[in-house]
Order: sequence, then structure tokens, then C-alpha cells
Amino acid sequence: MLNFALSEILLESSPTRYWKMLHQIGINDAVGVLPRNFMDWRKSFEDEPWGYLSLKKYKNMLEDNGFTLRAIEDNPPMDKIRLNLPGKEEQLDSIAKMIENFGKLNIGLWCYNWMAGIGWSRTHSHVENAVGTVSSFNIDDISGYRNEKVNIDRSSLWHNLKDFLDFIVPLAEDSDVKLALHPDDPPIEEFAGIPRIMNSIESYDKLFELNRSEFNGLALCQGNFTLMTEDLPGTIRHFGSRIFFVHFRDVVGDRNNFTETQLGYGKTDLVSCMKAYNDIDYSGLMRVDHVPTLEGDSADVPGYSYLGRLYAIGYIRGLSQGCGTLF
Ligand SMILES: [Mn+2]
Repeated sequence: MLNFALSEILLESSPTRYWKMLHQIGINDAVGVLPRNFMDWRKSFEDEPWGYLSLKKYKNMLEDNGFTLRAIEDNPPMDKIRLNLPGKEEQLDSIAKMIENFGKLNIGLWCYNWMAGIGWSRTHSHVENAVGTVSSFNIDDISGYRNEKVNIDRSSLWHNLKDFLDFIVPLAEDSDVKLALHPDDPPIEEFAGIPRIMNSIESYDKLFELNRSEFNGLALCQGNFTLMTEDLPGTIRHFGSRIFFVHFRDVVGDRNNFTETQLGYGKTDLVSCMKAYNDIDYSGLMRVDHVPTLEGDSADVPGYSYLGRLYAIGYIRGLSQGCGTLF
């Protein structure tokens, strides 16, 4: 049976009319980012964005506006940890404090990633197509570019990930905070010369061999996983209870050349995916991910248009009710 919490990522630093619309369509669970903009009212000016005071103020602002802060999908600087560089201890210390604060504040999930040097990337940010304005990626656009600042090989990235898990998982267990590793986006073999390792089903199998704790899990970002496999529903069943967080989105194309799209217009059999979540009794968090910007709507962050997200939330609710879930 499906019993997941349909949530929404709230990127705004103060309440908006969109937040009221979310309540009107039944969304009361929030995923947050770390408050770090200048004069960001979520942040305590005396404290780091991952410090107790900042997170408490942020959580209060959401609660005062009807939301429960369930997860943070963001991280303090951590490339020195990924790359095993001097300064790593300080970054580990920040993450440890953040996890401890999540525990104190009942924020039960942290979504992080293992992309070194270059985070999630597209090569086209505003592509006009039939479903709205979307982003896309074409590996040919970066064929002439190499990142000279980052120098690491694949096995070192794995080694450093294992070290990080050994450090963070016991702290997460003590604080009752689940860890959801988001895939590399796009899930290609290397980006401008920097290897990527969280880009296949096998890499997640390996992740769970590296650390068998029940707190070591995955963020199933459908837009990436559907580029790794032709059988996303089978993949959902394969990982089962290891899935702590779902990004419900879809794309058209392959891992080297793809375009984001609206739910129902992509390459993935979303009905079968929802049935698969039903089969595994999925009870974690789920949220809409990148959506097209519709005509007349605005999106301060490309992929997070209000109208596009409202459509997607309705689509997800319809799919889940088709599986017999009443919420
Ligand atoms: Mn995602």
C-alpha cells in the first residue's frame, strides 16, 4: 500500500501565495534548502546556515505557515570531503553539526550527492517546446571543455565515499536522520574530465554493500534513474525499502542528450512506477522535481514554475489514487 508523504520543495525565503495554493491542494509537508542568501530571513545572522538557530528559525517560519519541515536537500560545502583535500576535517565538522541539529529539530532526512567539482548541470536552460520552457543537456556542448581544477580518479571517489559513510552513518543513526544519496545529474561517466560514480543501478548496489546501515539510502530521482535503465518500475522494486525519497519527474532522450518534460509526456511508464511504489509499500517522502515553465508563469529557478508544479502534483495525486490511496 502507498503511504508516502507528498511534499514540496520550498525555495522561497518568505511565505508566498504559492504556499497557500499548496495547502489548498493538500500539501503540508516541506522539503527545505539551507538558508544562506544575504538578508535571508530564514537564517540566523549569528549562525551558520546549518546551525541550530538558523534551522530553528527556518522551521518556525514554515510551521507558522502550516508546513512541517521533513527534509533538507542541500549541503554545507563538502567538495574537500569528496576529493579528500586539506580542509576536509572542517567540512566534516559542519556536516556532523548539521545532522545533530536535524535530530534536535526532528528533520528526519538529508538528501546529498556525490558530484565532485560540478553539481547538477544542463547545457540549455530555457528551451521553448510544446509543453513549456524546459532545460536540456547535450554532451556535445561540453566536448571541448575540461575542468582543470579538479583532479581525481574513479576509485578515489569511491574510497572517499566509503570513508564519508563510515563517518556520517553512525551520527545519522544517533540523531535518527536518514541519508538519501541523490544520483549524479546527468548520470554520465564523466563531466568535463571529472569522473562520476553515482550513475548506474550497480553503483547503488555497491553503495549498499559499502555500508549496510538502515540509514544509508537513496533518493530515487526518476529523471536520472530513467536514463540508467529501461525498467524503472523493476528498479523501484529492486531497491525497495532503501528508497527514502522520490523525485517524481521525467525526461525525453538518453543520458547524453535529454530534455526535461512534463509528467505524461516523457519516456517513462509512470503508471507502472506508481504501481511499483505501491508494491514496495512506499512510505517515504516524494516530491515534484523540475517542471516546464508554462506561458505567463514565472520561475525564479528554472524548473520550479508554480503552474507546472501544480499540474505535476495533481498528476501524482491522480496516479496514487489510481493505486487505491486516499489522500
Ligand atoms: Mn532530482
